Amino acid sequence: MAKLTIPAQELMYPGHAACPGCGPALAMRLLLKGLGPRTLVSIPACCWTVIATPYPTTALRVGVLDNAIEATGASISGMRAAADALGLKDVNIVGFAGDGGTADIGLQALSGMLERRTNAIYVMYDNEAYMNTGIQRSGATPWGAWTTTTPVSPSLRGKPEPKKDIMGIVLAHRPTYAATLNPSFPEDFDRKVEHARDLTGPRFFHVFTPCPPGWRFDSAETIALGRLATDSGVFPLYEVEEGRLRITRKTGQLKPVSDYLSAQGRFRHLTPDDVARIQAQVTEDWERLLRREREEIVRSH
Ligand SMILES: Cc1ncc(C[n+]2csc(CCOP(=O)(O)OP(=O)(O)O)c2C)c(N)n1
Repeated sequence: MAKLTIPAQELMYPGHAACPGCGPALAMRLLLKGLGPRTLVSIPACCWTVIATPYPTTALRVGVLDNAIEATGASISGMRAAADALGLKDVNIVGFAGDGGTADIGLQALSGMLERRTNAIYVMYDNEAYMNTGIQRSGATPWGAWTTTTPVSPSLRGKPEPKKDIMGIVLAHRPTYAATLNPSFPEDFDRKVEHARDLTGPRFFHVFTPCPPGWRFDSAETIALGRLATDSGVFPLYEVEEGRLRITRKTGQLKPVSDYLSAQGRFRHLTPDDVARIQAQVTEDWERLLRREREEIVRSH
């Protein structure tokens, strides 16, 4: 059997306020295993505020700054400046925010942090909606998905707009390192975290984090659903460093997206034509990713 390379240390307490099967909870657990105890995390308003710090308790063994939803990028720039001023060495400064707080409300603060080349790691955990406030659609909600603000009715059939390409936006800033991560592939996840930990400059993780109540699936299926997302091409795993893109999981043949979609209640209303449209988009995006890997240089500094 292959040696398990994931660090045994647990920097998240077993008692916390996340739902059963919470993808974002798994993401934080794996992230902190890879980063280690010399880590400070800034968390804006999102599910993770509720999970981490229901007063007077905490779910984390590392320091946490609770910040405003639009401010994660700015807050980690400030934390890095403070750590430098205090002479704190080898401290990982991390922003950990949802898709709403990153791709929508906090986008300018993220852009500023990347452009200033802040020496920190920004993590966007993507549960594809504003979950903490009741499953409202975000810029990262995929086309066709039911949410409470994109209902299924005679006049609307889920979200009519496509998902925002956050990796494209981040890569336009030429960060030191950017990668997509999925807790269903913990070795790949941990390798990227440990690699990024030892780099200097702005680093970004886009993390796939299923949400059982928001996506309408059984909480026992989180890991299986995550595997389907990557193996169908819906959420490919790759990393970009010094302008070079590398796909970190290839299975030869992608699974049909219908396997992934049919496992979730939020897509239950989709017609065969809708599914075919999504399949065409996923196939096109996957082929573009393969081309970008072959072209090698995505963006250089
Ligand atoms: C400026 C501002 N607008 C709205 C809110 C209310 N609010 C708190 S958490 C939240 C949802 C955040 O969604 P996301 O960032 O996707 O994280 P998730 O809840 O899904 O974990 C919202 C809208 C707020 N706190 N501040």
